[in-house]
Amino acid sequence: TKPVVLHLQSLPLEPRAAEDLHSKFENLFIWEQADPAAFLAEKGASIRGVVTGVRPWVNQELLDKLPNVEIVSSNTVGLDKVDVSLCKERGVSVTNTPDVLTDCTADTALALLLACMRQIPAAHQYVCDGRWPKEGDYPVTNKLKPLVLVTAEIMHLCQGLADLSSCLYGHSICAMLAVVSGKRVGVVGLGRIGAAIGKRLEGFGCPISYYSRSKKPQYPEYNYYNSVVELARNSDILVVACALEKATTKIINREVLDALGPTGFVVNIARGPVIDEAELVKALVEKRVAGAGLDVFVNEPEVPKELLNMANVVVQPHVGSATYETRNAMANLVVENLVAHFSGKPLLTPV
Ligand code: 8YV
Repeated sequence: TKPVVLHLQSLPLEPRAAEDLHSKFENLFIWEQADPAAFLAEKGASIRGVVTGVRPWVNQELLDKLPNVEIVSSNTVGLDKVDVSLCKERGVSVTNTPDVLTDCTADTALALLLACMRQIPAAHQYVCDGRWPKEGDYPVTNKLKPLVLVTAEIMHLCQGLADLSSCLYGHSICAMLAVVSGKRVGVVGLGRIGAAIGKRLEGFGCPISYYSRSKKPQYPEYNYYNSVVELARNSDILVVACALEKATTKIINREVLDALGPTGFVVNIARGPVIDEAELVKALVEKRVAGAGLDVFVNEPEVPKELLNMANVVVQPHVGSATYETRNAMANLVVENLVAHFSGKPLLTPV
């Protein structure tokens, strides 16, 4: 008999992977079940493999219903929804999809960075709405801006005047189109994706700094900060690329955003909860930061409504890895890990 695999999230499969999956396993799809709890109570003990993704939880509640599960194959690199330590404790193997999505996700970070700093979606909309011939060239900035900006920056530097200055920014600084090339970039989390983002931005002449748990000797040309606040204080652009863990939850908080300041941009391709989203919204509304490019949010698919009509804020529906090629490569890896496990071969990408 074929091993039974429970699917919690669907996989975009190429024909070969689909053929492997359907010929080698008995597949049960949670979304086809009218009563998932009753279904798990009935079938749980027969399930030996789980396919999961970015939304479902693989936690104690689920694992308790699957006493004979041997492997959890996640169609993600981030494992914040999988209780990996409980899986280890119970002898359940876990696999994810590293490497195959690194380039794509780093490309997304660059796209968001360029899009928010150069206001590409808003400028595109300006053309599509027929405003160019009627209203003239797209407004790069307000004429008073440079003077106002200098004043605001001086205010920002004055400790203790933060409230007064944020109140002034709120009324005086409008979003502006900002240069990307040469800006100081701070990467939060220099893992595979963070490093691929750094590499791309080197090509833009950007000096790269980073925060991570420890200094990475393999990047001697990058400046290391052991404090995110210090990294932000010394960056024009903060790119968040760390895993979501207890220690990184809300790692980008009000203090970090204020250290980045009113000319700074934030890009997040990691997970929503690594940023204190309410504070980011406030900082954007009060113009204490200049703009943001966001692929991920705290309550996906909900996005704070304040972010939806700002020329300097670009939002995407968690599509960092969403290209045909990458999503296929990820799904193939999910299936190949299952096949390896059930044929007694080494896993391709064990966690
Ligand atoms: C998702 C991601 O996996 O890999 C991750 O951690 O966040 C994404 O690549 C993708 O959205 C598929 O669900």
